[in-house]
Amino acid sequence: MDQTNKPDLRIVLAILLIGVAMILISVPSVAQTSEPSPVRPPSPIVIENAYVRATGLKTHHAMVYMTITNNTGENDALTGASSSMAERVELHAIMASRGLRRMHEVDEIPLPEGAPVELSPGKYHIMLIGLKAPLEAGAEVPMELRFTKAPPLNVVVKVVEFGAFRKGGDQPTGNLSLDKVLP
Ligand SMILES: [Cu+2]
Repeated sequence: MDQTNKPDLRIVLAILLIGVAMILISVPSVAQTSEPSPVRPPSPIVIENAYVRATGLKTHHAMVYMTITNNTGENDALTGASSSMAERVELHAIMASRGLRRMHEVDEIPLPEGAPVELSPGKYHIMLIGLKAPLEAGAEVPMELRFTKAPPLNVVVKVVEFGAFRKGGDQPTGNLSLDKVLP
């Protein structure tokens, strides 16, 4: 029994080692330097429920929502993002003033250690500006998130039906002014 299994196990191990070696070689050297270790640790920044609503033909911007949990052991901040699907990506907050909700760009979104930060309608969001194509439900938007301290993180944002989260009451109501940030 063992004799027939052993060669197979060795081949599997060899393939795994080659795979790990290839991954290590392909890691871009421009990435923030960290001590070389044979296995990359999972990112200490955890992204959950990343979504964006589907857009129509005439919409050229979209808001990305997600929950970010910082498990790095120290306070950090989301400082920027980019996506191949949009010409520009900004970090936005929504502020209410005199009954109007207005979004404005922020330099960073604070990520206190250990506390989940919710980017959700009415709060923070990541704004895709200049969409290169309409976002269709079921599609995925690749994004890179950048932080003050943690290394950049690639995430996949799911495109959901426009009304998908409406009934939950998290759709911003009232007057949301887009023209404040969009020329
Ligand atoms: Cu916005």
